[in-house]
Amino acid sequence: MENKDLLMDPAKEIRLKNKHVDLLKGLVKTTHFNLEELESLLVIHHKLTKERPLDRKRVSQPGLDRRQRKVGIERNYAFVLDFSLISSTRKEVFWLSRFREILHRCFDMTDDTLMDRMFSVLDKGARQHINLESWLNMMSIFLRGTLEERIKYAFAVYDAIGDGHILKDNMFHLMHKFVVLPSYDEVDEVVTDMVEVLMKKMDVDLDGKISFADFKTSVHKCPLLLEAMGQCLPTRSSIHAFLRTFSRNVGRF
Ligand SMILES: [Ca+2]
Repeated sequence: MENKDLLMDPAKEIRLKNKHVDLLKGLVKTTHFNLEELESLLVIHHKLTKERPLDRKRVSQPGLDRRQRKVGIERNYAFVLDFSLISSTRKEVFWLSRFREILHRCFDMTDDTLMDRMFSVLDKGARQHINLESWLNMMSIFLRGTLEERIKYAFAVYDAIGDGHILKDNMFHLMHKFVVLPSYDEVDEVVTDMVEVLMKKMDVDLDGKISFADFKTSVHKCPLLLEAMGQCLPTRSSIHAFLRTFSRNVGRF
């Protein structure tokens, strides 16, 4: 079994993989990753979830093997090392703040409101954290999700109340950050117009709200509408860059 991370004790890595082997084998059937890729993502997840991750100070300690770090980077596991540099925070807020940092640093995402919504979608059962299985499923949608999977996920992110409809108020709230003008009233006016335009495009059955069926039909007709209410999926360049850190199958770019 190949050691995925040269900074990690091989025996520890094997124990980690063995601990989750059943889950990973199951996810080979339901995600877009093979077992080797899932094992790499498991190691990355482990790095992210350790209570006391390596910080800058510890990485720069002379005792740390420089050659190992260099080889690690050459082997395209730079992200594993990079993750280890993300600072630790208090345990009770660890997950949401860390989640935002990861999305920001690795996937070019910056909208806190949407990142919080994404967290809620993934954090089923309000556990205040995202477990390994949710993390791997998220990576599958992010990095190799089909259009159907991305539609389902994006709708869940925008459906703030979770009742199966996106209302004008939700859209107004989500799109308000798109517009920057000196006057708050002007912003409201422009965003109201944007919401009306989007509603006309997406409210297929004309009932004044966007159902999942409306959303799906509209996106199939015009794929750009998928993220019309804000970015909730990584950019193509960040997908490519992230895949390169752990997979040989990066697809076309
Ligand atoms: Ca409708």
